[in-house]
Amino acid sequence: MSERTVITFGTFDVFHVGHVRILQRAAELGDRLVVGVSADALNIRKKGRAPVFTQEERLEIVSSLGVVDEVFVEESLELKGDYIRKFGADVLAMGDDWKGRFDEFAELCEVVYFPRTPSVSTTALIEHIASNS
Ligand code: C2G
Repeated sequence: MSERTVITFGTFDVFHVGHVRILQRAAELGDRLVVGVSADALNIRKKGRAPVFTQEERLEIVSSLGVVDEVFVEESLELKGDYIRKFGADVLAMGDDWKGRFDEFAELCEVVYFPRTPSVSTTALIEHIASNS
């Protein structure tokens, strides 16, 4: 049987346990995990601020994980279909904060949403650190 490729996307800024868990769960769905790490420019465009860590740093962190086989820079949210085809993904896995948003890709691959890890987020961590400094 051929290798089953899983793809997922995220910013993975101020890397935390919620990020670890979704990457582990995504990896369990197949044999090869490919991760699109959002570009700094994409974050500035969509969220109005740069991530704490640069895209090179975030790529280095994510690619150092044993469950991750390949990383690339996600330049635009609108290119998901192209990335799915380019990497030959059989499954797209995302946290359920994106639930329903990627259902259109079901014609290209299986689409799976995992429950988010409760009580942890990059935004909450940044606010926590700022309020304690
Ligand atoms: N996540 C999670 N639990 C948390 C926080 C995040 O399961 N407590 C998951 C998210 O659901 C997402 C992944 O971790 O699937 C990465 O989260 P973010 O870094 O916040 O990524 P985001 O900015 O949502 O992705 O195409 C998507 C873009 O790249 C943006």
